[in-house]
Amino acid sequence: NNHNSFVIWFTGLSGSGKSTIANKVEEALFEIGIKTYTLDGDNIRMGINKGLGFSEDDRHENLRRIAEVGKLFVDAGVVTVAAFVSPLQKDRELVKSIIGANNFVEVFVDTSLEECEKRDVKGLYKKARAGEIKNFTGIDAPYEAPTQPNVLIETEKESVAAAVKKVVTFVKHKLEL
Ligand code: GGZ
Repeated sequence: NNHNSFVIWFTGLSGSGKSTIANKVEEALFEIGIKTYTLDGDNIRMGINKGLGFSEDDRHENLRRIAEVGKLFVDAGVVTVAAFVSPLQKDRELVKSIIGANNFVEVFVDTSLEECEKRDVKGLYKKARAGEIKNFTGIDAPYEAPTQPNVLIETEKESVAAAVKKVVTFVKHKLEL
């Protein structure tokens, strides 16, 4: 197990800004010569986890498999960025135990439901409110906020650039750079 690689795990509501911040963190790490790989809904839910939905059981299986994939990337020496809603504490704990606590950095993108719903970038909250999407996190499915994240991002109080800097600073310390 390589202590120079780990998973940077972003959790937060749909539309909280996880992917935006994660992508910019990846760019910033690339700039300082750190090779990364990003796991997100686009490459996971369309591929290895095609067929899984958003019931509690399917989310659990989604996250368990992502953790196993993340563990492989860490074994391969890659700093891995993962951006998933991961709404339940018990599932995030499972992820951490699969990846290994020393190789897991939890970043909580704390954006209120009110703000996510106001932004509604993809129109999903509107559909969830209309009952067109079931089990939508924050509407009719729970989101349990992390109590001890390694990095706390409050997007309603800080800029994307400031958020990225916070994560990158944490990562640099962990890499002893
Ligand atoms: C939450 C949903 C749902 C439901 C579709 N609940 O903003 P997005 O679109 O791009 O991110 C959300 C994404 C969540 O998938 P994850 O794999 O991150 O979820 S979990 O960790 O809970 O397994 C949203 C979209 O998929 N989406 N239906 N019902 N988000």
